[in-house]
Amino acid sequence: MKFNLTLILLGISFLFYTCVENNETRPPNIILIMADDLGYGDLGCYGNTRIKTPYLDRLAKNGLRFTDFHSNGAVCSPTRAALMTGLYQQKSGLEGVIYVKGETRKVGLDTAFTTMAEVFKSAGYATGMMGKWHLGYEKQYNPVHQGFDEFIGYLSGNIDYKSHYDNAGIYDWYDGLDSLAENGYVTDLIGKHAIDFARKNKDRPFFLYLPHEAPHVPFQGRNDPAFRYPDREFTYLGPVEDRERAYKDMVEAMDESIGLLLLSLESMQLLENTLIFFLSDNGGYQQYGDNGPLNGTKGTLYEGGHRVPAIAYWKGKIRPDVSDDLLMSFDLLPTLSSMANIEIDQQKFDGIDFSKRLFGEELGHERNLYWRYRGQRAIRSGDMKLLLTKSDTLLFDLNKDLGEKEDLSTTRPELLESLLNDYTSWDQEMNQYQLVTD
Ligand SMILES: [Ca+2]
Repeated sequence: MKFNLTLILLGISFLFYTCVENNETRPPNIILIMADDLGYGDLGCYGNTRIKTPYLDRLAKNGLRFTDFHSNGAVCSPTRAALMTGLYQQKSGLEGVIYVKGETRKVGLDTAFTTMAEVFKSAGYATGMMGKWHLGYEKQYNPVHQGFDEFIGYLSGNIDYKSHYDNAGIYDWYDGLDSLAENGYVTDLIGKHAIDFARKNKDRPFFLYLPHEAPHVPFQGRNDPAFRYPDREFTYLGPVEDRERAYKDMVEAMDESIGLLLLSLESMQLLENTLIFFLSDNGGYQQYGDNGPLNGTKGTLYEGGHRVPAIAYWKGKIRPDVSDDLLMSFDLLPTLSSMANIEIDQQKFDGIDFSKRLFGEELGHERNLYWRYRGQRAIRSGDMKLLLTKSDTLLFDLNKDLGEKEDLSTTRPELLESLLNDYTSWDQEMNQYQLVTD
């Protein structure tokens, strides 16, 4: 009798323990939002006074805002390859953009790589992606073959926000592998599908990747007409004349769509258990994007090409703060996995796990970061940056000269040589891979 009672008590305490454990250790939902071509100075929380972004500003105010966060690439596909794999994009071959027209149309992210979505899926997460893929047009490279249970969005670099045709005049709006006929402004559709996905999976951990089109060209606000159709001549940037107005509309529509998602998460009581990370995939485009105090734009390896807005928000868990830690897109795979308590072999990735910084601890991690695109090369070591353009060798101290105006290459010859040596070894390592360039 006594033996049985002990067993029952043991059973009860075990049940109690597992219940408590389940409540306390249910891994958080992860929502990764990426803007397209959003410049360092395009948001209110990064100093913009013209474009109104109250929801992202609120995330930044109540979360951790990064001032030295970088995209792996200065253009779309390379950053996305690095983000998905946690590796320098050269390792998956995607050093350049995949274009709808021409040779690169056939290439994509090899499914042999472990993607961020596969990491979450293998840990039991529901995985969804709503928005821009840009890592391969062929069906074999589709997000549904790369770890995403669900994918609604487009495959190319940009589509008409209203008609959903790409720049080659091909219809580009999908639900998984199938073409999806759906009316609406792309930014709103991405937001709507994101909310649907969160609602459908509210009772289990989910990973939601939201790569927005905004504010990538063409210039189209919510009230601007569709213009791309297969039987029509059209320009890449679109017919809207007041591009500044359209650009503002595009950023503000994205902010509103993120606001609606936040409200929806709050109404489902999911905010306390959801980590939201927001960033951009490269710098602002030409004169249209605002890169704040930075020199250069999208496509260049000046800071304006790759220093991007980035915000981490988790209600009640991440304390409001500003971080000047040097971080990059490919750090998100190791970091978000760690935040979800998923064990991965950190050594396999080029990115680092910066999760402890999200909880206010010091990172204490020194490393060099590298970029290479269309004959430009750059290395970052601490505050110092070596930039090799096609014609110049430039050395900058970003702590004193964020705008990269004062070249120190002749005054710091020893540092220059040491950075050149570091760069050369990385360059040689990357040359071992078969590269797609543009
Ligand atoms: Ca981009």
